[in-house]
Amino acid sequence: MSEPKRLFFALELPSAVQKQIVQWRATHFPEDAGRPVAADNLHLTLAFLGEVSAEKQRALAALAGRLRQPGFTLTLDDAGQWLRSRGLLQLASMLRAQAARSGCYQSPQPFHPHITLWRDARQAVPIPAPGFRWTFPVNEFVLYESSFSRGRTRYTALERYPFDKES
Ligand code: 3AM
Repeated sequence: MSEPKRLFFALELPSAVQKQIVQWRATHFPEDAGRPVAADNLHLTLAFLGEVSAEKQRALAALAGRLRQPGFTLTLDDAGQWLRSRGLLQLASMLRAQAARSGCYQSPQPFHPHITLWRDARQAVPIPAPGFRWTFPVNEFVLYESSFSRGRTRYTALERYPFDKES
């Protein structure tokens, strides 16, 4: 039997946006703010699934494949919170409900869309004024596996779920 995998659904960020975020981070935070998340790993988590067996992964993947949602536009414009996007909130809520029904523990905390920039922060640092506005179309969501080896976290896209084309 295969080992359970640590899985989560997320939105991939365009690589141009990942680069802009990394540049912004480098100029607005002290170098020792924490462990910076690598540019390639910057993403927006929709639903964390935890350690999932192959059988449960198949069930979750099939449920996710049945979701029907038009694409939407996401605007990142704040270092604290993001402009609300109805499509984003709806998608996260559907994935979280499916995950809960499939037995994946879901935190009762409300969904606060965010992109983690640092891990293991040693202390609170002042949040810089945003001064950016990055807008991009979101045409799919992704099932990722999170793995840790040789001191590095890796996110591997296992399945991609394209949204319905906007009419
Ligand atoms: O990058 P963010 O923070 O959005 O925080 C973890 C990360 O999301 C989250 O899953 C994403 C991929 O690792 N995560 C990890 N453990 C978690 C847990 N026990 C968790 N989310 C909720 N509960």
